[in-house]
Amino acid sequence: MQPYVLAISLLLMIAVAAAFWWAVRNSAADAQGATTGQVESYRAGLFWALVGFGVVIALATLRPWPYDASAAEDTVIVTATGSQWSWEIAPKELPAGRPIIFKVTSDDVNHGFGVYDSDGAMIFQTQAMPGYVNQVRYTFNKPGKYRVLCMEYCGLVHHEMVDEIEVK
Ligand SMILES: [Cu+2]
Repeated sequence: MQPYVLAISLLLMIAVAAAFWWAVRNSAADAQGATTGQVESYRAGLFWALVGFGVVIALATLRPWPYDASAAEDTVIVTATGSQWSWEIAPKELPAGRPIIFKVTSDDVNHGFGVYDSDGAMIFQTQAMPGYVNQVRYTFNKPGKYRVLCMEYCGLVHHEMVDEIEVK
């Protein structure tokens, strides 16, 4: 697959370079016929129109990205650390309707941080890995008790690696 992608990329690059070369050659020939003032004013207008267009597109498309959302003041940060065979979660009482960022890691081996609602349905999960902090964003809309289960077999007492968080 990679050699085909490389070949297609090279062909397209050659095509773009050829188009530029053609445009530069022809614009030099046209400029000789036109007066300098006309060409200058046209280029300046086009330049600033393109700059304005670029700024508008950049602002419009970058705003909804997580960089902006994670800086929101009402975000709650929860740290969750797994170790054989329990969770250390703080805080364990969380507000409903506010964005929460779970920062999940492990003290020893790989665990899985899985959160379940009162009906036993999984809401989200992420890996808890030693040396890494994985982040999950979630907003609880329903108050109640949520269970945290380990999602990855981590030794003899893995099945007891259960904890609870409460949303109010
Ligand atoms: Cu486990």
